[in-house]
Amino acid sequence: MDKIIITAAICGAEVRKEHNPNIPYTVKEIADEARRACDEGASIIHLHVREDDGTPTQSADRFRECIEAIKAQCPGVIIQPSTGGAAGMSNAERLQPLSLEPETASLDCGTLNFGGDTIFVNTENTIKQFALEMNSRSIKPELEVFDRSMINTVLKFLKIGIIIGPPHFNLVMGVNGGIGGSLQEFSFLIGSLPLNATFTGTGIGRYQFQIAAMAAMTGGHIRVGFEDNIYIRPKILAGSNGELVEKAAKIAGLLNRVIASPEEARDILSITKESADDEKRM
Ligand code: KMH
Ligand code: ZN
Repeated sequence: MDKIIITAAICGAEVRKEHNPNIPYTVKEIADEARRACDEGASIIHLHVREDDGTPTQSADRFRECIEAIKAQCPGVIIQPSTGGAAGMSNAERLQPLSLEPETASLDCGTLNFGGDTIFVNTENTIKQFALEMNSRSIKPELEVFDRSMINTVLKFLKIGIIIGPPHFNLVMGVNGGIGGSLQEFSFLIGSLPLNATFTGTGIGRYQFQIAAMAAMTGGHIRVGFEDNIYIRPKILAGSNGELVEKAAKIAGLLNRVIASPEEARDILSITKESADDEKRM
């Protein structure tokens, strides 16, 4: 059976210690959480960073510090900076971590309501600008889609070469304002992907482990972590990202999927960029 990649989204931009005291803010807390996730089988860390007081930032310096600290604790792991940042940030702000030449980064493929008056804005021009910036640096985009219509946008950009394949999608399901997390919706999304695509399933909140199971059953990959869900089971807060990854790995194992190493993940996702930590990997 194909190997399965587990991504850990260890802190996100929105969730705070008031929601779960184990959410990492400082460089050390972020690196420690990354290590806990890697120890349980995560081969990709989807990374947002914070100021020490928890304020989300896209500062390249802060990303650099966190990336170095994570690499020291988890040699070889794939680190995927977010270019989504937090809703309301400017494009220039969001693009900053790309200057660090990561192997991969998230690319959000449409605008959606984010609850209340908040809108997460990704116009067609924004998506194009971010994709071209990633292409010019040979950064593999992870295509974040929050609804079916966003897959149409990706298909259009693939056709005209603005997004370069083979595409890797992250199906983010259950966001307030996006597609839900039901089996029907999952089937609809995976049935809409191009044949050469790989995909990760991300379930928000109570959908986290259900989507993990659906993705594992259908040849996809899994994302878990505090960015998406703070509970290990209903009403019980998770003690760490490691606990969430451990549970995801168990689900994958029960379905006869074997966890991919970071090197295997690079292979599966056609990540070819030589990253700054190549020497450490060899
Ligand atoms: N924090 C959200 C507004 C991404 O990382 O690319 C956007 C987000 C998606 O988390
Ligand atoms: Zn994110």
